[in-house]
Amino acid sequence: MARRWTNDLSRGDATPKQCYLNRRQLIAAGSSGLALSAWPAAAQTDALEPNSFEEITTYNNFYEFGTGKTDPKENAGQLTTSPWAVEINGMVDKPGTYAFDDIMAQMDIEERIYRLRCVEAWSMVIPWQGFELADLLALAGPNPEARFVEFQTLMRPEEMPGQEYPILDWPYIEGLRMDEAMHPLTIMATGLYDEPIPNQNGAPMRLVVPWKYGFKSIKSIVRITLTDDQPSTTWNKAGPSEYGFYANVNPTVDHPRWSQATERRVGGGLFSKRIDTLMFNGYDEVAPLYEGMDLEAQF
Ligand SMILES: Nc1nc2c(c(=O)[nH]1)N[C@H]1C(S)=C(S)[C@@H](COP(=O)(O)O)O[C@H]1N2
Ligand SMILES: [Mo]
Repeated sequence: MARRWTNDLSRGDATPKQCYLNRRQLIAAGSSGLALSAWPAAAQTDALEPNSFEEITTYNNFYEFGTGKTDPKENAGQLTTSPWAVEINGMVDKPGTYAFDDIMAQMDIEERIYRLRCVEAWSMVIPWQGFELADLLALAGPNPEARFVEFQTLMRPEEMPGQEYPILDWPYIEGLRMDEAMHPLTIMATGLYDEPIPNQNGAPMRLVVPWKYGFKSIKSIVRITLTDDQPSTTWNKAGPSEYGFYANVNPTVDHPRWSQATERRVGGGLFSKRIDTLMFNGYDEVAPLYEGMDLEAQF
């Protein structure tokens, strides 16, 4: 089997945006009557053709701005994202407040085109720009006894209208085991299609853990805590039987209310399709992190 995706994708491998847009026009032409045989076989095999900027920024989950898919796009414009800082504390040598601009000045920004698989069984392919979380944690100097990392989203009900309602236990909290956090596939995304990441996608910086269900990829982060206790996380508290701490994408472990065997790839109009969900969302290289674990019990 071909490698689905790797952590060593260089900028040169990515589909250029313009080329991609041309493909979209072709597909649009196809749906209005052009012979389908006229367009390339890549349409069947290119599982990592990115979704459009429009799709990625108008179909979102960001409950701080409402629970509808278009609410974040409509309501997130009012969020003030500059200045921004993230507090890094807990089991680190250099706890403190790290200004977003200072972080960016020290990080190597690279592109990662990743699948994003929501626990609700839809998915997209997103061209992120960002840096490895490990590089950010290194600034603060993790202590050897740190076993987990806890992340917190901004709490600002004046600008995040969803926080006025007890939909979730605000602020939104997520967590990773230390080895998951240090894995080179785990990034902080700060850009999308070579633009600063839009507010609805988690400006100015959000986690992306591509082998886990999307709810682990917490947005608009203001605090990172290294700890030896497994963090108590928002969705796990809201529904412990439905949203596990690990939340690894796994087609063989169903959500109590729906199958996780397949997913709907967002976009493409007529060509929107149901595809098989892959173990670890196709990122097989993380499998060693879970050796010896019962992934049905620790879902
Ligand atoms: N703070 C916060 N982060 C969040 C969410 C949220 O509601 N609040 N939703 C999560 C869910 S369920 C998903 S699928 C992804 C969606 O990311 P996207 O809108 O950029 O595609 O963000 C995740 N991060
Ligand atoms: Mo999600």
